Amino acid sequence: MSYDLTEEQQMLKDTVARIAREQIAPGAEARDEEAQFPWDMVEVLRENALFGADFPEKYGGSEMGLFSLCLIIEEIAKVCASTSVVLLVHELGTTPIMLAGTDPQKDRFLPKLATGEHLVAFGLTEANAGSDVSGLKTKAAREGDDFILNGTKMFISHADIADMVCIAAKTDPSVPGHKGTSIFVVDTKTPGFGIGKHENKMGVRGSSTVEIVLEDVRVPAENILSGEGKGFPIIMKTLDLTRIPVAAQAIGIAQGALDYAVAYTKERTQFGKPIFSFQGLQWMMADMTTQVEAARQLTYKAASLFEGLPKNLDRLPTETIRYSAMAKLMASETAMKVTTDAVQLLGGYGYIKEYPVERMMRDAKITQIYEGTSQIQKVVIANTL
Ligand code: COS
Repeated sequence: MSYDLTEEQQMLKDTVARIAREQIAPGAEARDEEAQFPWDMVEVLRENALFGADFPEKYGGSEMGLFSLCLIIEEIAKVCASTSVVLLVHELGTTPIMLAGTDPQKDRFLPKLATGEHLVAFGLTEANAGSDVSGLKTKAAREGDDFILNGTKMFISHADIADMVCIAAKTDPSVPGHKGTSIFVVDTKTPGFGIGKHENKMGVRGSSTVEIVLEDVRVPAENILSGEGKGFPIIMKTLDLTRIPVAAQAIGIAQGALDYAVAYTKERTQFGKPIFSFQGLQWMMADMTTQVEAARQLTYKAASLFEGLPKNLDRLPTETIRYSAMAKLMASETAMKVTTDAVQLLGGYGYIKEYPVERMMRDAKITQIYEGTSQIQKVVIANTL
């Protein structure tokens, strides 16, 4: 196995780094401040064909794979975590269709998702079903050729701006636990599909996080993925895959904060010399860069294990499940530590909003929580031992 990026991957990384520097970085502070969904950034991602990186060419994507998507997300997250969430959520919402969609379903949904003309969200979490996703209360009752969905979803990224949402609901509430769960692709313009509370968040404030209220939402049976009661493995495998891009996002945030702190400490003078020259601070930065690189290597290894694996419902090899969770755990914990240390390196300046490390520290926090908390990653890892 090679540990180097291919020439194409290096070119991709350099190209996205330039786009991020020139077009995404300039508005990052305002996006955080205003907490509005960044439609202008969606346009940048569309123009540069970045939505389709992990889509098959057959559906209009560039079929570069999960690893390349991770490189894209990492570069964007270095300058603006909120914009990187746009691609994360797109992958999260699309993966159930890729894994479990029939050919006609893929023909219907994927081409417009590959270009980013349509946006998609993933409707899983509920007030009492977070880490324990088997506790879903949303119901889907069969009525002729349709299902009628009722329930409330919570903390759903981008459901307010998405064209469709993959909703997890119980089609058979009589069966306890995860069984009887099904996934539906729901058009957000369907009558009865409503948006409730908009959350006011600590970080990634340019992404929207909302409640979905489903009141007698009629969904054609042809929109169910893989049949009634077959939803739980789709959810689990989706999360196995999408935790890796979250790890890439965490690495990007951490590297962005580290780069800023290194440059700052070389400029900032105290006691007659740049503070970078003090060994106490050098050791902090030596630890930070070592930790970021370790997390990056674990994440790249995890992503590389998925290269060439078919997107279907076959259970993933145990090793890939373990690596995915280890990468997410290590990268998100590293992001939190490194961004906190970056704030410390800037001292009082680090604590104020004029300097980006304060935003990066708030943005890092969510990577320890969404798509499975750090504690859940440890459960997943331990289950593979
Ligand atoms: N891939 C496919 N199927 C899987 C799987 C995986 N990685 N992991 C578990 N399953 C299957 C099991 O085979 C089992 O199926 P059967 O009953 O048919 O044998 C079923 O799913 C339940 O497995 P298990 O009993 O291990 O599930 P638990 O309810 O104990 O939950 C955890 C396991 C905690 C790992 C799971 O609930 C989880 O990942 N929770 C976190 C969810 C999360 O990330 N929430 C945040 C959402 S943000 S979008």
